[in-house]
Amino acid sequence: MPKRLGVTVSRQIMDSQRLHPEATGDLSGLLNELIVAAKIISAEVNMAGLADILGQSGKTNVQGEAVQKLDDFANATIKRRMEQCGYICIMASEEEDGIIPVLDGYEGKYTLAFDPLDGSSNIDVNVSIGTIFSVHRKITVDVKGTEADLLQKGSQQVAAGYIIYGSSTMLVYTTGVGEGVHGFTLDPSVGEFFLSHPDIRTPDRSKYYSINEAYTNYWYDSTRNYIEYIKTVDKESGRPYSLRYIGSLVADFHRNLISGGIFLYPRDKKNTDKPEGKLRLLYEAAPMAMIVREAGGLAITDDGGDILDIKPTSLHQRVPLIIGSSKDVELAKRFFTS
Ligand code: AHM
Ligand code: MG
Repeated sequence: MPKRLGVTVSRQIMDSQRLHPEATGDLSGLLNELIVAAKIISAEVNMAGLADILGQSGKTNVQGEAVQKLDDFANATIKRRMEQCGYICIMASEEEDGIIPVLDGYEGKYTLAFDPLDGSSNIDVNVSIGTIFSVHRKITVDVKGTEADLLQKGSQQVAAGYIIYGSSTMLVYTTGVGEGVHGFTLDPSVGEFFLSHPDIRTPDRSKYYSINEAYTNYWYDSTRNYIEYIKTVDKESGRPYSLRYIGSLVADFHRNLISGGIFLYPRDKKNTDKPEGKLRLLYEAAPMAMIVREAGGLAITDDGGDILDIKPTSLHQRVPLIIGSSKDVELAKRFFTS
């Protein structure tokens, strides 16, 4: 096949739809709507440093509204676009406790769970943040969808992805087994995402680890022993590993996906109200797990189970997460399950 240049994300979505004659185009439509939301959020994130200046000058944002907190803005933007797109029936967002219905008459056959702006504590310091999304097919007969439609295993996702607002804005997504993981970079001068990272494969083994090491004193022995091991000097096996931790899941995950690495947010004894760690299953761990798996990596929880096999019981359920290069995750699994 000749190498194609300048492939836009819409072109890529249409091309992969063509390979599925049974496809109705709804998933393509859904992704295209999300991409518009991502562009709007990206434009706003890029203005973040100017928020005070804009506020003082009485300026408004791209939507013609007064400047608001970025995570609220991102949540409202995705909701507004998706509730009337006609492709989904129900949504869940990290920013909202309950289910989010769509407009009457616009119910479609998919569900959407999203974290509108993950790592938002990093906004003020100009560190990369991101939007994460997970799509399932509706399984109940209820036209409007129910919570049960959202509470499906990660292995049932039909699409998953994230947008990273970093030195450039990138969209990374997959539409399932055998479809590959593709990365697109936004060219802000023309407002288009162009294919920049076709068929991403994550390295099998790495020499990088990402964990919040400040919690050492709250760790269980399995975490302590594994981290101790990868820090022990042994030239032959490439140890010690190097630490890279941004504290913004999309940024940490993206770097590891491209360069190789293992990210851990295991359970710890820090917060008794968060015995399962901090990250959420539905719209953080499961979509990242689908992406990493499709790119050749692995994602497990800290009892060794596959993240994609966990059946969620609530919208905002937390889950211990170990994710990244396959050989590194396999090695970690031995420490966490012994
Ligand atoms: P948020 O959803 O409130 O932004 O929190 C999630 C973020 C992740 O992006 C990141 O991996 C994690 O919190 C970092 O947590 P910690 O500061 O405990 O290391
Ligand atoms: Mg989050």
